[in-house]
Amino acid sequence: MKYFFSVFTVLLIVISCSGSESDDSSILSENLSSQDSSSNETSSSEENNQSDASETATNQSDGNQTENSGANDTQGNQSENSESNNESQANQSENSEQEEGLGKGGSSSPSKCSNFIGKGPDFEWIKSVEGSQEEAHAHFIFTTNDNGYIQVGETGFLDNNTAKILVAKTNSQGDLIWKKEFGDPGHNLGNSVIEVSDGYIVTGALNKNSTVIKLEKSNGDQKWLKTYDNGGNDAIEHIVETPDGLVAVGYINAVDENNTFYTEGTGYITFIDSEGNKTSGKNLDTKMSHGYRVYRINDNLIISGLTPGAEDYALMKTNLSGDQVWVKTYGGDNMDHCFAMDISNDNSIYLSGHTLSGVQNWDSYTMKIDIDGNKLWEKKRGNPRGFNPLYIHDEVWDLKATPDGGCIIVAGTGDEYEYSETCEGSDKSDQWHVYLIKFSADGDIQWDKTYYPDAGDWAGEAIDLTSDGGAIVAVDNSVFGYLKIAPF
Ligand SMILES: [Ca+2]
Ligand SMILES: [Ca+2]
Ligand SMILES: [Ca+2]
Ligand SMILES: [Ca+2]
Repeated sequence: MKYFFSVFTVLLIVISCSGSESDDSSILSENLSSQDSSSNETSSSEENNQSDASETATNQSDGNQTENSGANDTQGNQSENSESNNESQANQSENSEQEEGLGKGGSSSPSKCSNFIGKGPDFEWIKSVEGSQEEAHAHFIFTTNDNGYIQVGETGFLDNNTAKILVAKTNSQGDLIWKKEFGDPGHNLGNSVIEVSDGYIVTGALNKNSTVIKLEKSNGDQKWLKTYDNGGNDAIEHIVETPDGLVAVGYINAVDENNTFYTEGTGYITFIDSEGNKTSGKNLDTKMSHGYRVYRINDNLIISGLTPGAEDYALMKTNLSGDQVWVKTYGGDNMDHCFAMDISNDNSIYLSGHTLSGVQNWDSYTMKIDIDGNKLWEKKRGNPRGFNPLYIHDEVWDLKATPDGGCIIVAGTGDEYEYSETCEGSDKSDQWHVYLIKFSADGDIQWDKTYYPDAGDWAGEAIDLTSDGGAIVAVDNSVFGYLKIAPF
């Protein structure tokens, strides 16, 4: 981080002495159109001043955080980890090129702020859980049958070998019931969790090997923990129960091994019996270099992920043995990163993620697909706070189908550049917000809204629906944040 900032500084001095603003903008534009997956940031640990966020709550005093004055109605615990921590805690390695280009745009003149729809539900509360290592970053949240919430992710960091899997279960009010860590500090990943009749099943990796852990529901005690060396640096991202046991998807032979998101590996499927023993495994189709989500529809599996180079969304339908029915890809002529999938109540498939195709900088990109792989509609949307769209990342990490046949997606929105802009009083582009978008079954945007405290960064990492008709969002605010959204 510090290295990048000094590069920035030097570049800015050089640039401010040479180019005009309009030239800078066109340079920036070119750079943006060619940037790759590394664009979602750098982050890391350095500037987290989180004080006592553990298991504390803040109540919203007034729901008017829609379009202005943002901060006043939330008293998040964060102090100022600005720039450090939006969604990606990603450890992408190729940022320098990109940052160089973008630094040139840092002097772009402010754009006019504009209002977004902003008519979504208020949030009810935010609570948080910390791990034993520096910071904690969640990748998955799940509403349990007893109406509690589980988050899975890591505490610590991959790039300095301090990461441990962190799993935290709360009650319906977000109060901690138990938390567990797995692995010695090192290269460990906590990726997802599902519920089965007699436990919770957590997936991820320990020491660069695929890992599945079954936990007691009541106290989180380990029932069994299995690791499989599926090949090179491998991990499991997600798992589904079938009549024969469990089927997990993920990747093997990751090239970008410290990247939690797109690892540049080979998509892989693992078949596991109900005791956690691997019965077989195989590579996914060559069009899928990273398997990210798997769901079952009757006698089929639906698997989503990313194509090689994270160029497009990838989607596969197989039978329960993993034999392919079809594989399809979706996207435009630039990067399209698929991280989110869910199945709607009419057995359609929702995919979401973020795109550089046909937009000025990463925007949300959501589509509905029928059971035969035909795209029914797609929508791109971003920059809800009305900053200069050249600089604003809108990065989707999860979605859930809703009972009305539509879906809700969760993203982070903010800028990652030297650029900074203030809109409507206090809203700064540098400060990342949780961003929710609600779609109808037909793809109409019914509402979108951002959520944020008065300092620090919030990015939405994962979402699930709650029994009261609202939602729970896993927020990356350097701890496991639990953000309760009112019924909608
Ligand atoms: Ca391995
Ligand atoms: Ca593409
Ligand atoms: Ca954007
Ligand atoms: Ca900035």
